[in-house]
Amino acid sequence: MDSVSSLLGSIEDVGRDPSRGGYSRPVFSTAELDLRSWFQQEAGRRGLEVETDRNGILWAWWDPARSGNEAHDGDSRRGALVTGSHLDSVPGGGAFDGPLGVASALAAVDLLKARGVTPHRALAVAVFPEEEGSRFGVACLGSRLLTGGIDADAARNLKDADGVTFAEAARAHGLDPAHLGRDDEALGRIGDFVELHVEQGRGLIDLKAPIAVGTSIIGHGRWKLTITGQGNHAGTTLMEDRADPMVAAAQVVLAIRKTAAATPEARATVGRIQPVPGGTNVIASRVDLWIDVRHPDDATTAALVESIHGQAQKAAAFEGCTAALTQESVSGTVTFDAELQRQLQLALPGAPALPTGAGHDAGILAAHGPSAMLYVRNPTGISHSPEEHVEPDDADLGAAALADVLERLL
Ligand code: HGY
Ligand code: MN
Ligand code: MN
Ligand code: MN
Repeated sequence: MDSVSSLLGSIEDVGRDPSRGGYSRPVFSTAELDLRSWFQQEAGRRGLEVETDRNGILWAWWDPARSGNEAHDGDSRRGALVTGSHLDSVPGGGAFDGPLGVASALAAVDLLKARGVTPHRALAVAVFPEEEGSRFGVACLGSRLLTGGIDADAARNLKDADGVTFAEAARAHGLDPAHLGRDDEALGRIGDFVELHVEQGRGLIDLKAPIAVGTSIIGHGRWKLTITGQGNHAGTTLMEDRADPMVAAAQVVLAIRKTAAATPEARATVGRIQPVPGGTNVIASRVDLWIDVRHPDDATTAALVESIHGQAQKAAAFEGCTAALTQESVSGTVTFDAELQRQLQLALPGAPALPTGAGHDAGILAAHGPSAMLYVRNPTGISHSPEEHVEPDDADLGAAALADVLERLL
């Protein structure tokens, strides 16, 4: 039986990113594929039967009822209990965002077997691809495809920074792009979904508790703003003769901060900005910047985006530029299933309940059936950063808590 730390220790060198610090494990990259192989090996060691579905989601099954004779079993996996998370990361991310949930699920299977638990329904550990949306721009792409939460053609045509489409990347890794999209058979197998995740904030530090039960995920979305100006020479173009999109972009970033800071509970971030062509001695012809906006009230999120768009158009016009905003993805505020939450609280007496500002596959699945989350204390309170951390003891408490929840639901 492996501790969570030893499971995570066995992948601690996969996808290290010396230039950024932390880990960069984009979907279908060598690093993420190595992590998929790791998962398949660890699941196989536990006697779980691993399959990859049409959207690239990995499912590791513990299905005692299955005799291998479909005719007599029917689909013994319908309405199963599913747990799991993701293995991909943000650029320069921490070691725990995603992998903690997957490693804890494997450790929880060990604990259930050690306790002599025989599941009354099938149990699966699932790994969802592209949860961060770091390569193709849409967060929770795997669970959105599974549930039909994204148009399959739109997904196929998503492009990464090198112009590779998701269809090409999927094909390169054995998937048939024509089959990407809503998968009712796989969806029918999810009776309840419980995701364990590192807490990506300070809640459990302040509460001095190791584990929390999730209550809700605030609404969030991503928009791309393109500011177009006049590319030119840095040395021969007088200041009064410029239409410099970088100057407009700087105003927009400041306006975004001011607008969000003036709206209680709002969060708005520009974490990625790209001048084109990107030469030191070149006035950019265009600047692309991506805006992440979040708020517990969906109408407020929409109003914030509208205000930001209007301010961006004004700032661009002032600099002789134009601005265009396109939505990349949006998720409304999600409240987890009340009955499933109650079951988690009964399994974990005294565990506090916490909302989160971070999106998860559990949030996408919540629209399709009972879904819930567990969070494990992160003593730095920092995430999407190499400083993200979980103490080994808390990690094992998390796996034990997940095992308690799964045992109660099995
Ligand atoms: O962006 C998020 O909230 C999540 O970490 N994907
Ligand atoms: Mn995550
Ligand atoms: Mn994340
Ligand atoms: Mn020159």
